Amino acid sequence: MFRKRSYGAVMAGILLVLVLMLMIFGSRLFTDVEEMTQVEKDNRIVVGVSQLGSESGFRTANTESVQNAFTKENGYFLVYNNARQRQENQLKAIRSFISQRVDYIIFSPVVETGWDTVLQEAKEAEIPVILMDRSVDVEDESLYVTCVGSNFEEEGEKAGHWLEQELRKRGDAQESVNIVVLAGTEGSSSQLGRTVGFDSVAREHANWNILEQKCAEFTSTKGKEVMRGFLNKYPSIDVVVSQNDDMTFGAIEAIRESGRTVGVDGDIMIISFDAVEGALEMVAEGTINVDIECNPNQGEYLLRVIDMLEAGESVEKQYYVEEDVFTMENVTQEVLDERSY
Ligand code: GYE
Repeated sequence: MFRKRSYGAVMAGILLVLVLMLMIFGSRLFTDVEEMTQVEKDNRIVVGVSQLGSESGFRTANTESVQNAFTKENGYFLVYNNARQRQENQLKAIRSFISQRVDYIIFSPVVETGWDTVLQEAKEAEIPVILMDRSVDVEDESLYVTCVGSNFEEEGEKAGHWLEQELRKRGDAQESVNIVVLAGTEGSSSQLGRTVGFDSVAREHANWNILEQKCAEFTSTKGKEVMRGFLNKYPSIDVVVSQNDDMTFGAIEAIRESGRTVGVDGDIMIISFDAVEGALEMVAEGTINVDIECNPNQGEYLLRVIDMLEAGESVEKQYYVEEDVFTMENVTQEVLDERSY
């Protein structure tokens, strides 16, 4: 008897918890739907943005640029999701955008492969997909409408060409040069492109020795850790190619802690990518030799693309944002004042 009654009580308890959960989460679901219906009534364009993470200064600026573009004032309703550098989270976010029937899906793919199925689902739901910053490697290119981002291969080439010129200037063009590479997220467009671009120049110089290229995930902590490993392993390093500024910050710390110096007058040359404000200041003072700009301000470009699509105009498959190369010579006070990230 007693046992039975306690079993019943437990069941009633479970039921109560279930009902409460349904009330809490169910009501959330309903408010989302209500919100969307209201939005549609308002005639705003609903954009689902899946950002890949918040690993770097570039990424923070990129997110801000998107959030500043897709505002109510501009006629948009933004559904934003941060995938925290995990593809599975991006897949989930995109599927949720599809079930919410957003008007456009924008996403910055953390890696290039593994998107065919989810993009097919978006296509079947007739939701146009726009890629931002990085790109995808899919069988059927009609699975996305266009890509707004950087020419990563060209960025890598720019880094190589800068090194060529610098060595020539120093009269060291024929001497052997030991290079280590801190690479970004493995399989991401930025890592792949920058690697291909730099390697294509390096291949032309038999005296450039790429001692090792290792992934440091585009983060400062990893950059420091991987650089420390390089310093312990290789007695002589002349150049560090770091595929983003955050890794560079970590690497510089590791180099200094090892007792070596960096930059224009230092033991080790630093080639970096992104050109966020903190890094440009280091270029100006000669700590970083060169910074290949990667422009995160893609919100305005995305707005223009959607305007064209809304007007029924055809768009190109790829739009590249404008990007510069910064050395001590051209990082003026004006450049620093203008940089907001
Ligand atoms: O260089 C890095 C970020 O894909 C261009 O991703 C982007 C890269 C950028 O985390 O800082």
